[in-house]
Amino acid sequence: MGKRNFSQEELAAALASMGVTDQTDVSRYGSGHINDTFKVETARGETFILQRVNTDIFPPETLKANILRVTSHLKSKGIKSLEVVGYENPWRLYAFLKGCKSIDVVSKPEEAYLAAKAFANFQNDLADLPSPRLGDIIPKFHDTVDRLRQLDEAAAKDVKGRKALVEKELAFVDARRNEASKIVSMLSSGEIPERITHNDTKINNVMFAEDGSMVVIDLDTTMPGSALYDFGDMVRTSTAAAAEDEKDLSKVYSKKDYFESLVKGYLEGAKFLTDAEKKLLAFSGRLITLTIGIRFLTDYLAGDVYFRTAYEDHNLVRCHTQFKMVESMEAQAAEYEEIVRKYSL
Ligand code: GN1
Ligand code: MG
Repeated sequence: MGKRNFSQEELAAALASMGVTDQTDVSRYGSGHINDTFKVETARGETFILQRVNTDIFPPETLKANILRVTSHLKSKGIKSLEVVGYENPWRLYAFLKGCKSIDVVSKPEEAYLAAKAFANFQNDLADLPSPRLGDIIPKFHDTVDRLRQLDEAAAKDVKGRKALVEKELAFVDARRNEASKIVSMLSSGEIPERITHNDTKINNVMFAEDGSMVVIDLDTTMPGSALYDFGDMVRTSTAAAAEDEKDLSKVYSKKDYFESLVKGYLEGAKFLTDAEKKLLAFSGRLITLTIGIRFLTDYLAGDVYFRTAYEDHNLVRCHTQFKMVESMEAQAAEYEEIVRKYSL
């Protein structure tokens, strides 16, 4: 899906519905693939993040309820988080996090360490969220078996006639189908616990503040899940030597020193993990990366209807980087397992 255009009138009406009428500039912001995000400057000198929630993907009322509960719980504990200034579905307004920056690719091990610790703390801080259970924003979000079903369906429909172009990619997936059910089935049997997890722990969803603190952002998929989904998605993005849509695959691989920093940071923060979870940390990186690759491939076959794309083969390029990352992690599997063991003691 390409970028949708918004008229200044539409943006002004959204802002006015949340009490902001003195905006001096509203411009596109960030690199998210789903929602539409804008930075808003005002005459009174305040800055906001305006977002239009993609309601084809998110159930708006459940999402709003989850976000309000999660942010107010974190606030009540004095934890720096997103601050909701206004929320009028499908629009919402967050205070701009001044002095914070985000990155799309890790460039030193320390960044992986800090990000992992921040996401571990986030899980920890939400462990005592009062009941009821948070709404399942997108059911089966990281369920690889269900993602395979969706891939098979898209390949069978082949709406754009692209299937013939991706025989190699489909074979790559077929060779790994037997691993797909491992985490979901352990979750449903209770061998690993359900926790409140972020579910989109890519490196640009955590902000680095000037004072050295970290703020976890993009709370839209925060819902019941497995800690392994969160750790796996960190491995996918925080150990990557190149961007998610790098075309030169020789630049794409998983960096062992970043992986080590990630494990160290995560295990320092996630004291709650069970042995069964720890044993699957290295595997989760491979599985979640494969799963996101499957989702990009599915969207390519379905005609680019889900992730925002900037050019014709964007989703296929993203699929290739994910599969290259999987291969790189597979090649280093024994070393990655050893690193996890070293820090699990
Ligand atoms: C999407 O919204 P954004 O860009 O942070 C997606 C994630 C994917 C990610 C891949 C709700 O995240 O699941 O891992 O793209 N979010 C949703 O970059 O599908
Ligand atoms: Mg995001």
